[in-house]
Amino acid sequence: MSKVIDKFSLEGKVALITGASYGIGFAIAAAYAEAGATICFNDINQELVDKGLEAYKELGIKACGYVCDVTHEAEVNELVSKIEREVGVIDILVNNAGIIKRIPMHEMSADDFRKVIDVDLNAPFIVAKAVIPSMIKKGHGKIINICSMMSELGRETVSAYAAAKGGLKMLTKNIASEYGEYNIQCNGIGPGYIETPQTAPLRVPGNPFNEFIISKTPAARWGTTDDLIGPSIFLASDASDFVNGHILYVDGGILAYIGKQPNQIKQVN
Ligand code: NAP
Ligand code: GCO
Repeated sequence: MSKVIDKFSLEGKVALITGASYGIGFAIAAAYAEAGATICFNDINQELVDKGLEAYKELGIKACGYVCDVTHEAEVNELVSKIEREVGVIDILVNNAGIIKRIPMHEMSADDFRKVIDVDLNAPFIVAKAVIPSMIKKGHGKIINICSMMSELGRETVSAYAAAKGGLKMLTKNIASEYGEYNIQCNGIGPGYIETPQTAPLRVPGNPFNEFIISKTPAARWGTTDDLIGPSIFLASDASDFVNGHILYVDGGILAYIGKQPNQIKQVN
């Protein structure tokens, strides 16, 4: 009889994690390799891919790295065919590549807005579309979209990012609805505030945003890429075969919390 833990194994699977030279994508890919998967990743230029390959090698992981801009449909189609030829059919796709532009909405150019939507929403559509036909033929597939707190909440300066990540949540539910009958599960992970280069400007000492996030998080700390590993393995593995169209928020409790009350408020019994 197989052990319960075997349900979480990724042995024999091929995974593509987009934009995974460093940050959240790198941590997820490294964890998938440890769980038995063959790792493929792309990034936007050769320098980043080389940096990623070196970092995987340091962990003893043999990853396959490719240069590909996920917003270019022809490049993505070529990437997916190449992986199918060189490595095998993609069993697990993680749409991780993403950008943010923090600009007040009334000062943001339509071009900047479009760029964010292009990487954070259009690209997951393009990459998912490219992998789905072979997943259907193979009889299974897992698609994991990296969503955000901004899939649910707004805040000053991130209008394009929130619009994209809110859209990505709904794209996730639609892929689940449309392809569930082919044994394809599409779920999202909604990380809270995680220590990566993307959030580095928010964490510089003296930036009140740092304390603000800690006070908004019941866990009272920023998240780390390690915090995302368990949920990512779960959603990529057979353990989640009846979980579809779900967004798993990994946020230390932010979405459950009204925020820290000011000290001067007295409890009334
Ligand atoms: P990151 O440190 O900025 O890494 C994102 C990666 O995507 C980078 O390697 C980036 O390359 C790559 N990328 C950007 N545009 C691309 C394109 N067109 N084609 C291919 N690759 C591209 O971000 P992160 O913090 O690890 O975030 C990863 C994902 O999680 C993103 O979708 C982000 O929105 C989401 N997220 C992050 C947090 C957080 O707190 N950090 C929370 C919730 C969700 P470059 O270096 O060239 O930009
Ligand atoms: C911001 C942050 C966030 C996080 C993350 C939250 O400026 O508010 O960058 O958007 O990166 O997506 O889940």
